[in-house]
Amino acid sequence: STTSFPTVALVGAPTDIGAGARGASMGPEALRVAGLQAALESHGLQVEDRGNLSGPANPWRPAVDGYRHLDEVVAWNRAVHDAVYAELTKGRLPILLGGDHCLAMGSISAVARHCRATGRKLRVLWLDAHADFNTSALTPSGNLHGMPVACLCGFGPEALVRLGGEGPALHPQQVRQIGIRSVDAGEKRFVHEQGLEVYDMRYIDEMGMRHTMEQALAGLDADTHLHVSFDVDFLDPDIAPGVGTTVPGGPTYREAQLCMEMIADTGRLASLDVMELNPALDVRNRTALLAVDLIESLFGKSTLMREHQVRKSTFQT
Ligand code: HAR
Ligand code: MN
Ligand code: MN
Ligand code: MN
Repeated sequence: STTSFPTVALVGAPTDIGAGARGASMGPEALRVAGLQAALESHGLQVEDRGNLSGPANPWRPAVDGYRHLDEVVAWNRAVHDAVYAELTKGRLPILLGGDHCLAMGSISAVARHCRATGRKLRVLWLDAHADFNTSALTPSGNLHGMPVACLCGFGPEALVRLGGEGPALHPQQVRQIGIRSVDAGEKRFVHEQGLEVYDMRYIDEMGMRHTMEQALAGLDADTHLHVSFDVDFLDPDIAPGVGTTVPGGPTYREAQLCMEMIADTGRLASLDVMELNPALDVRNRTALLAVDLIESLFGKSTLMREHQVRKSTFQT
């Protein structure tokens, strides 16, 4: 089969430096064991596994001035930024294998820098149970995986806000959050104040995943780079138990598939994070296998009916 995707580069970031539970450091290997590369190749994609980045060990210290492990988080995110930026420059589609979600600061700052350099627009879809919009003043934990969206929008320590060079990587209007169902009180006020576009579970319950994704994907054009930051705790914990911070009431298997399929249909996916998978909390790698299944859909795996329709129309031309 043929696809319009560039060569995919897998970049592992084996750390739980920004998380409140240990174990996301094993995420990259669990995704490899679940067959991510072969699954993508079975759909005609070219895939190159770059192996794992390295960085400081997790010292497991308490927060200082509202941040846990700030220096280590900066070091890891610099490594992620450089690796993701290098892949984009080579024309690759990078998939960051996390690792906890603080590392999205490195990848998205690289994507934003690439978009600035190439004059493209950027849209970020943030699939998560959490808004990840805390600051040092608002956070209940000091864990930096609860702060990446705020830091990317300019609300955070200088070293993280300026990962990509000049100024903040994102404007809040470039972000769409989907699946949200756990937001801290102060964080909630700040999300509203900054005008983030949030499709929370209440919205998905009332309007359905189809309408939600139509709204979240509206306005993409040929000049838009679409980045998906997939926190695996987006999914309902009944189907995805292998994450550090489960929140009940997430998308079902079919809702998650539809979400991924509608992203694939846009043809704009240009970079991806797969974050927060925690094999220490998983059951026989089930959550990693589910993540691989959903990533296949994100890259256009079709159902039998769609395959049939595509083939039919191909025969007609
Ligand atoms: N909001 C809480 C905090 O800041 C929990 C954040 C948990 N974050 C993730 N990433 N798992 O979405 O500590
Ligand atoms: Mn490019
Ligand atoms: Mn997250
Ligand atoms: Mn989360």
